[in-house]
Amino acid sequence: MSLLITGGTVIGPTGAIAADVLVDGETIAAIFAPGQGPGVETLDATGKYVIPGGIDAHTHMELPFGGTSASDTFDTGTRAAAYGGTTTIIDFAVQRTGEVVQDGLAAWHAKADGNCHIDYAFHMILGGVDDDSLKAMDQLVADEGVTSFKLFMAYPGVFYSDDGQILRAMQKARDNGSMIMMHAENGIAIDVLVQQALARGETDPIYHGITRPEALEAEATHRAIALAEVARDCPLYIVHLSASRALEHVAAARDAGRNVFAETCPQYLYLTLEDQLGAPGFEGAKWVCSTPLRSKHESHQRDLWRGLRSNDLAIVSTDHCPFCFKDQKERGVGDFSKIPNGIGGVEHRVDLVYQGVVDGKLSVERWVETISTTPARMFGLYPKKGVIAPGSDADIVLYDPNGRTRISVETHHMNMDHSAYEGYEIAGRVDTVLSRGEVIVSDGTYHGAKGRGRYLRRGLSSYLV
Ligand code: DUC
Ligand code: ZN
Ligand code: ZN
Repeated sequence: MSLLITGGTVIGPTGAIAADVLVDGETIAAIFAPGQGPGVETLDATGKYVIPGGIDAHTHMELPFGGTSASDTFDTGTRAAAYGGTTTIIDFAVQRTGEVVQDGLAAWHAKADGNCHIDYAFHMILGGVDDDSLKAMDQLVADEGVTSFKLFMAYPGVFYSDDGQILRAMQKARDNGSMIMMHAENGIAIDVLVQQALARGETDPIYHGITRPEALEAEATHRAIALAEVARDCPLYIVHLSASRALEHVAAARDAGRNVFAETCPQYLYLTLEDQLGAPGFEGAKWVCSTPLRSKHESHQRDLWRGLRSNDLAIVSTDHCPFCFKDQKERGVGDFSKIPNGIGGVEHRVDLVYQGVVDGKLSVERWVETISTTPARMFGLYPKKGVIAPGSDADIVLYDPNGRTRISVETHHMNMDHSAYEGYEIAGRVDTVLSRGEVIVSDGTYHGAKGRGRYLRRGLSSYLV
């Protein structure tokens, strides 16, 4: 079936043009000057931006963590993502320490298979680097379409890798063309600070942030960059970068021509240590995530927006890892270290970054680049995803710059009993969402279905040299 999207402004990384987009079945067939397309069924996009569907390159559906599990399943989480204009997620499959990597990947396929509303792919978390997992990296790249591996410099005893393990995994990634993604915080030092704070009776949620200081994110980021250099410039992607000094290290590496990339997340662009983590009583638990929210008295948010403009920050992902306040976040009453780490936001990323356009912090082209085109290129999904071009999947969002979105637990679709962005007003709105040619959201009504999302085998990153 053919569908002509008429009257809209098509946004790509190289510019915005008035154009009509012909969708044939699951893919984009052609782009026409306005009014020049064939006489088929039409979808009116007058006054709207026509953008490639959002790609959230960092989600954790159903992640077992902190003694509980992230509250969105692949069903609820991908449906919420669709509502918010995201048509692809890349979730993190997990190899637990001592587990066979391929078994961890199979477990993630079992969770996602038949449950997703939009297309999905996987990165692989390596919970242990040894001869077997290094061999498994080659197999995942060659056969499974998993071409990026996340390591943790934080969470000793859970996901932590030491510098030797990190170096070996980086050397392997350099050889097989894959990407190392890094949670860059010095977890050994953080654990000392956490124990000292608890011993002093500092148990409120804000101490989660205070015991994870910026210096320990900057130090780990710098160390990861140094280890990647030793591994013959292994491609390195810093996840959830939250702070100015970590960004400086990334910028310096990029200025030196290194294969170093980074993402940030909406929570670091909008929320702060004082206003959210420091909310009265136990309320701040809603915003316990790692890396933590940073101080509003420093220049982090200004620097992160600038990093997005300059491409030192390439991507905005969510690190969507929702936990309900009741029973889940409440596990940490009286001990902040027991609060499960994570914020849910997969539904709001497209809107929250668009607010940066409204506020004059990003161009409309850069908005599309950071939420869709660059994630596709970075993680081997381009040009199937991430662009409005003939031959690409017809994952398309009609975005209304004259609409409004009010974020609230009353109206969101994520499986969370609160919203990290309660009451936020966005001067824009997701109007219509197509996933492979099918209208799955229109005017706030859902038309998609569980199980229609397909697993995407990814290629190597377009950015590697
Ligand atoms: N950070 C979080 O906030 N949640 C999940 C894992 C992580 O690194
Ligand atoms: Zn992380
Ligand atoms: Zn994460």
